[in-house]
Amino acid sequence: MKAVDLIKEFKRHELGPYIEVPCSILGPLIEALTHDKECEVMNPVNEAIAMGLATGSFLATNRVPVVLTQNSGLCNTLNALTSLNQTYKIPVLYLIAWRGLPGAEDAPEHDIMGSKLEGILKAFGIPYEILSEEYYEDQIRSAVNGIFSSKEPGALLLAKGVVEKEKRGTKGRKPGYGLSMADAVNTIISVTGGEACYVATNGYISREARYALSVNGLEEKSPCFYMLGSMGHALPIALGIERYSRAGRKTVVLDGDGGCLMHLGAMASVGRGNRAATNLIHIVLDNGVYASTGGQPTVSGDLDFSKIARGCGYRNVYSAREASSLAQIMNRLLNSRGPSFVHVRIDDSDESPKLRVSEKCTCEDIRQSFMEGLFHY
Ligand SMILES: Cc1ncc(C[n+]2csc(CCOP(=O)(O)OP(=O)(O)O)c2C)c(N)n1
Repeated sequence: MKAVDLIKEFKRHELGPYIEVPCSILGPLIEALTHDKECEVMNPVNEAIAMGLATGSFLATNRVPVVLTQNSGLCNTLNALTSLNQTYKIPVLYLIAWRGLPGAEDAPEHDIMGSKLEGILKAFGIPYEILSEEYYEDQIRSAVNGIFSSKEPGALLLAKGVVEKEKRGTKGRKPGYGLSMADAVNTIISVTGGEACYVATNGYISREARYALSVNGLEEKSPCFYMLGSMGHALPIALGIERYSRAGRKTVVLDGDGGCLMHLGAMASVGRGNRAATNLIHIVLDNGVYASTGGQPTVSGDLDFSKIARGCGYRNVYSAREASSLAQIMNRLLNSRGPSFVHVRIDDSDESPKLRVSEKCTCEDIRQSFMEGLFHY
């Protein structure tokens, strides 16, 4: 079906606003919503915040809001769902993208959530319909009627390919704004490789990190924990490593603007007095978009990451948009007491992404070789 057909049905039931955290499956729908002047779209940094915004909008308008989320993000909403929406009877229509659909090929980080999705919805008492091209009008009507009568959240599940992909629209920052993601990651890794271990955030950045470590022949010397799911957790994982690893080497976080923003609060744990993460180098590769899910904008353009880092107690704070200055900064930080923060402006270019890390190894392999690399340093 076409995204505009779905939107037409949502409008028929006077739903809104549309509050989204992207997923590649939701991409065409988010794009169509964004281009539709009658639809109000909000893009909070994570799915839990989406529930708060949805709740506030209902309180102010008595309209049923739509929260668009990947199934991975559903669990981020469960505290608000149970203690707020279901307890206060504040309705929301969830539109949940179903990654890891049993029987369909998908990336391994979606397997568990994909197979447990229906069980979770049942356990939490969320009625749901699996959207189909044939019956979507009836399904939306029945979901909305259920939500109106119970005043509790209900869900529509969207599998890959049910909404047609359309031509990509304009994205965030154009080529020429800064470095390409590939150049930025390669510069960081070629300067710090051998001296550091890495945590790479999920999506394209992990793929670039694996590629750069491999072409520079650094895979053995510089362990990297490639996060494939768990969006937003790169910094906390790195903080745990930095704090408890005996090796005392620099721990470099290759974060994205979307990943960093998703759990921005983690930055508050970095610079705490004599417990400061002195070996931490936190790098945010900021392209202004969620490149990995199709280039939907993040809110990074409205923020000053460097000021946030200073406010959180990072000792050294830099920004870079060229390879030469980035290389100099990385060199300096290797010999500086941290915590350190580098904001790197990168392009939202249309370069094709590197191979998925999971095409080369399993998640258990990633964990194992990271731990071996760290212990044998
Ligand atoms: C909780 C959760 N919500 C949504 C997603 C879908 N998702 C995967 S990668 C990604 C974008 C990451 O953006 P960013 O960190 O800016 O890196 P970029 O894609 O630009 O390289 C999103 C939204 C997810 N994996 N987990």
